[in-house]
Amino acid sequence: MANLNPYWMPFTANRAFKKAPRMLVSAKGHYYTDDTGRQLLDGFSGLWTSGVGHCHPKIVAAVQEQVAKLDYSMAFQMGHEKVFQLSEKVVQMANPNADPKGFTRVFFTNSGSESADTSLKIALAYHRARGEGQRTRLIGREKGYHGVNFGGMSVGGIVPNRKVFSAAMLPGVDHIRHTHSIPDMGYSKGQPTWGAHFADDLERLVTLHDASNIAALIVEPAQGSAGIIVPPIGYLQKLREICDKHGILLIFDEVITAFGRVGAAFGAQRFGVKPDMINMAKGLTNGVIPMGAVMVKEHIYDTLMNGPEHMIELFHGYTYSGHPIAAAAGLACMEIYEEEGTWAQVRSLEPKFEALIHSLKGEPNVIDIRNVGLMAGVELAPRAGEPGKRGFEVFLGAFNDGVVVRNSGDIIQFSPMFNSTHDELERIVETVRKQLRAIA
Ligand code: PXG
Ligand code: PLP
Repeated sequence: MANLNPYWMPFTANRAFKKAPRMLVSAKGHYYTDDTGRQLLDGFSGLWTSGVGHCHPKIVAAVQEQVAKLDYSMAFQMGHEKVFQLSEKVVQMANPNADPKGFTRVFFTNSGSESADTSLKIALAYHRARGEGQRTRLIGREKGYHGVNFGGMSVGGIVPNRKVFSAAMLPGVDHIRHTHSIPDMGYSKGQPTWGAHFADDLERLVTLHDASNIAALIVEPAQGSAGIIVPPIGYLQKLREICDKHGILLIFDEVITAFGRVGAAFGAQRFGVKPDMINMAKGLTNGVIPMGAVMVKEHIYDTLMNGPEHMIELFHGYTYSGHPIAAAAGLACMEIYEEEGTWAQVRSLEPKFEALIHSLKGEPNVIDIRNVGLMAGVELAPRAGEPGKRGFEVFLGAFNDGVVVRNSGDIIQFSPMFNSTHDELERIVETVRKQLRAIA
């Protein structure tokens, strides 16, 4: 066994892990194999990443071919074909009718966090190019997750991710309130029918700051990290209307919801609301190679294409933007989504999954259940004086029983594979049920 000490693990209880490590050695389809040779059913699709299954042969082949052909290609002032092809595919998925004013342009990053910061910077650059450079204020939402870099952290609203870094939050950021209320919408199946009025909170901030100072609102159409918070019916539509009324850009952070998780290419399509920008990562390559992107509508790109033609239009980009191996993985991934009919697959599994997950109602300590597409959260009452411990014990118990789920504090999160069998969905839910009954 390797020396576990030098590696400082991300978002991990390092000391507990190193005392009792959970080491994975390989993966195939819906299963991991750990270092004891045990098979683990992956009920979380990697980390929301790997919906078409691990080591999908088509992606493996595309990556192997690309790494031997063009391993890296200078990202600035040079191009390679695969990233242009991938951009075209992504745009087609978002804009199937080729609306010239719709989603037409894609900027590549390497993660969801970089996508968050990129989208916020594009918003500022856009308003400045339009002669409204005073529109600098960025609005996020309580309980929002937009990654861990300074911009995304600042517009984010998950308290432990902010607390220690409080002094370094970007200035000029504000938050609308979250939409979660167990007494009013507990145990909703899919989108809650109550809560559209939470969108009016944006009007409150417009009144406070004046619209002329606000650049953009960034929200996840359905929230993942905060424990699956599904938008109330009509809520996103209302946000869109208020943004339109006041000239505020609407950014959907679809790092989790893009590419199938909610039964469509994008959450924007599932929920029927068009933002101005869509952030993505994870499912862009099925998690095989790190890659993220920000897709924008034509008016944003067009506004920034000004100045002398030999000049760089946007002073932003990463060494690995549009990396050829990531682009090859992404292209293979888009083909898989089309060939396997992923969105329809997810839609057809959704009712079965919804019924199974809501069958946990009434199990010990369960206080709410929320779901949309193939994502779900089961919220537990915290144990007195030990918040998060009960959730962690369910995660550990399920792992020891051969099923991987995740806990965010006392919320158990589910993100099964897009092509799960009914038996697999049942096994994931029944394994969690067993843990709920076993722990105090
Ligand atoms: N935005 C959203 C909406 C996300 O869900 C990010 C940005 C950041 O992406 P990167 O690639 O920088 O991690 C995310 C990532 C969980 C969990 O348990 C969620 C994420 C990552 C890890 C765990 O819900 N979301
Ligand atoms: N720091 C230094 C010293 C660099 O030279 C660079 C890139 O050239 C970066 C950070 C940014 O790295 P990346 O483009 O991979 O985000």
